Amino acid sequence: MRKIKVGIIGTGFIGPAHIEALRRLGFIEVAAIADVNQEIAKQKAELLNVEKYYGDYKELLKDPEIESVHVCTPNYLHYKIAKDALLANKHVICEKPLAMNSSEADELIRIAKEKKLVNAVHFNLRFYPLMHHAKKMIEEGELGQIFAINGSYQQDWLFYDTDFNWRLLPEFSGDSRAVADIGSHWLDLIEFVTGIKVNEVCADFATFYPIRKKPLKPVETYAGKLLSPEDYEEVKIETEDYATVLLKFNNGAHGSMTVNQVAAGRKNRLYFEIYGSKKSISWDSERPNELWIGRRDGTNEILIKDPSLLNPYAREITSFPGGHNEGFPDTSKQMFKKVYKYILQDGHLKGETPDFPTFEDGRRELFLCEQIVKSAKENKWVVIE
Ligand code: SOE
Repeated sequence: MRKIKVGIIGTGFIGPAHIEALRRLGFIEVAAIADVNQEIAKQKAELLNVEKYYGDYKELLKDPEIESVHVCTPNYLHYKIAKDALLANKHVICEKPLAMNSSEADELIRIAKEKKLVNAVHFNLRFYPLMHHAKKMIEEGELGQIFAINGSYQQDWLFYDTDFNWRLLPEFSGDSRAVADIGSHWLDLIEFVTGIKVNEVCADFATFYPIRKKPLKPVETYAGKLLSPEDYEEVKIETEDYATVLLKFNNGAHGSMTVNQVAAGRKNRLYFEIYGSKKSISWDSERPNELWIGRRDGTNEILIKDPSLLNPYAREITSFPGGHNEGFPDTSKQMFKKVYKYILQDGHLKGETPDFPTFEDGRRELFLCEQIVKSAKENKWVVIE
């Protein structure tokens, strides 16, 4: 099998996760990284064991060996870097959100199409084996008609007013924070698993800390928990810590999603319950190898991830036997496996439908998020066209 050489742009919290997942595939070489300047790029290259490094991503894009790039920078750079990468004829795997708004995403979709390049957005949570299993259960009618979907995505890494990160600032992160950062994962996962679409939203936003204390040095995502910075400046916070969104779906189902980044004890917990006319299911990302199946007339079950018990669609993305738990790092590995197999098999040139989240999915989440922000601002239901 041909080895594909890949470049990673941005090596904060998520860049190294991409690198580790890619290396586990065996047929990918992480050939280069780029970061904000030469000195940091050199340090990170040594730390991450990558041969080539660039202090300017544009230099990485000129490297003819690099076939595809992973955009792992803060949000406000995604659009610019993804666009430059496509124009340099590289396939692009971008972190979410794909851009700062849906019109930028439209442009990226257009360029990728014109240039026939593979494009993906890292909605990795779809790649927990039990999420693939649940999708097929619903597709095959096991739950019956979907009536209601409720859930949440909650974290505590921004719990104190001294917790600080670029994600808090709209100029780096976008107009929405909790909904865009973690609600986007929940919405993407729910639409993927159920196959139905959100078509109306009504949102309530809250910012519990309208002022936060910003440490005078930058802090990487999640790293703040390990620091006790002494010098701060006060910063006005314009993005939401919390949101509850009422949802209506295009099959007539109703639902709600709560997101909260100030939820003590919830480290990084996505939770949902899906209620159908025959059965229900629920899932908690902090116990990702267990799927609860609920019945009115009969015993409830907990399905434990075990390839011998999963449908073939889910089995395909399962690497270990039952009892050998798979978790967050495995989701990226499974997603990238699909992306790079598609590249190797020229799926993009043959017009094959990708079996991973693409820029279209990235655009969908940006658009949903824009409508949710609109609903919160105008205090009313907004119809998703
Ligand atoms: C930070 O809130 C964050 O890292 C998100 O940006 C990720 O997408 C999610 O994986 C976990 O939390």
